[in-house]
Amino acid sequence: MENTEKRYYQPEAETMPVEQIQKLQSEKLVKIVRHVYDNVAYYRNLMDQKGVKPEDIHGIEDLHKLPFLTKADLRDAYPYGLLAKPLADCVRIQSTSGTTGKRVVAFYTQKDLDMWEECCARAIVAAGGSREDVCQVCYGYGLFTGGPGLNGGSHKVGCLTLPMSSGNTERQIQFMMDLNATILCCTPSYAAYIGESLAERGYKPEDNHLKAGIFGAEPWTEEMRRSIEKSLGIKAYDIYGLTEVCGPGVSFECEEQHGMHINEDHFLAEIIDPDTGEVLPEGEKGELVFTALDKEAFPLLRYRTRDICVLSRKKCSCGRTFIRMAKPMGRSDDMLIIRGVNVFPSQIETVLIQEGYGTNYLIEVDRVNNSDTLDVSVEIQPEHFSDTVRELAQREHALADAIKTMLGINPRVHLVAPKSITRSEGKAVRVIDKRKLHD
Ligand code: DLL
Repeated sequence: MENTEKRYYQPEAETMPVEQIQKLQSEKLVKIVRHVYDNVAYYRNLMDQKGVKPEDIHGIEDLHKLPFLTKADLRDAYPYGLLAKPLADCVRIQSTSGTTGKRVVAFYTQKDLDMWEECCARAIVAAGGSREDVCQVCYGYGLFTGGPGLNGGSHKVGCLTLPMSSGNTERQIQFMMDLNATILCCTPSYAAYIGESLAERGYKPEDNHLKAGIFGAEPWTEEMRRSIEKSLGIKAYDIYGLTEVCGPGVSFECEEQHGMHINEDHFLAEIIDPDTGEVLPEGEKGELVFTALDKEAFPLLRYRTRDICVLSRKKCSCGRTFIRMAKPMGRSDDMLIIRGVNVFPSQIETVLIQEGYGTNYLIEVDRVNNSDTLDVSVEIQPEHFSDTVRELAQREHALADAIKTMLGINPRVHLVAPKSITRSEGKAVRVIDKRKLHD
């Protein structure tokens, strides 16, 4: 049996009674609101506009009085507008990829970096990591938070860290096999690609020394998890985070894998109705909002993530008391509205894998004669190679039917040649919405 004893990095924090966590959060909130109001004109204006002063905030019960902060605010305030510490106290920046507009630049003091890396260390230890492990980090290094965050966490745990960054899969495999890597950190889509590449080189899942993977930065389904676990012979753990809040490690999975524990001593989570902004009770689905309680340089009060998920305070048998968040199935802005129906790409992924296809697929949406079209391309599997054209057409129909049952709309399905869909070394691009090009 797997040894799951002592899987805490900071047991006092991670198993603190809920009342104590909430008391700590209240104390920290009062302090951070004062810090922000006194040091950041942008926040002061937002709070003044809403008619709220730091002295109105006595604890977490007053959180709802504070204004929300959105990505648009972060862009408005670019680059220094939200800085709450002198630049001389800052030691690092990280940044978002900036695909949808101006980049967001987040600043860190040394204390901020330590806190972030400790959060990543908690995730590594929860996945069974210790100083005996060899941790291969193949998230991108640089401005992206994935590489630096897990690298720092791995150091704190004392693992032998392989700072690979993403890409160069040949070299990844060579180091993995030669240095007996035991923990793999990368995006789930890259993990799937590495698994596929190992198989192509004749390696079986039991040939590597990996025991766990810490995968995140993009939505992935339970079906994808099982597929990666099988191809690499590991247990795959989810990790969540976003640049604005710090990076990976805002929340992480324990061995129970029923949602990710939010590091509540540092981050206060709420779920709101994305349309009205109303705070929803625990257990209801809505937009995740974070307040960072300890960040000095780049504080965030009630930051709207646009990630849609559910929180649960149910007791977890791992002993951690931190609230859990369900896997976010994509950002509200990743949701496609096709012929009036809300579609998350992850729903299509679920059907594809359930129907026996791999994790390489592409969704294309377009508008022809004022009507939306949905095309799903997925690679044929080795067992289909001997199929006749007629059999392949039947397969396409069967898959289209299964997708229609899930979504309620008819897609066109294309079975395409193996390897014809571009593999991802970082965050996978699985959706092309051509309607945006026409607008
Ligand atoms: O992706 C930070 C990260 C790095 C997380 C490595 C985990 C591992 P950003 O590039 O700012 O930061 O993107 C943040 O990615 O708001 C979610 O929409 C999505 N996301 C991150 N982790 C997960 C996950 C990093 N485990 C955005 N499941 C977030 C689903 C995720 N979506």
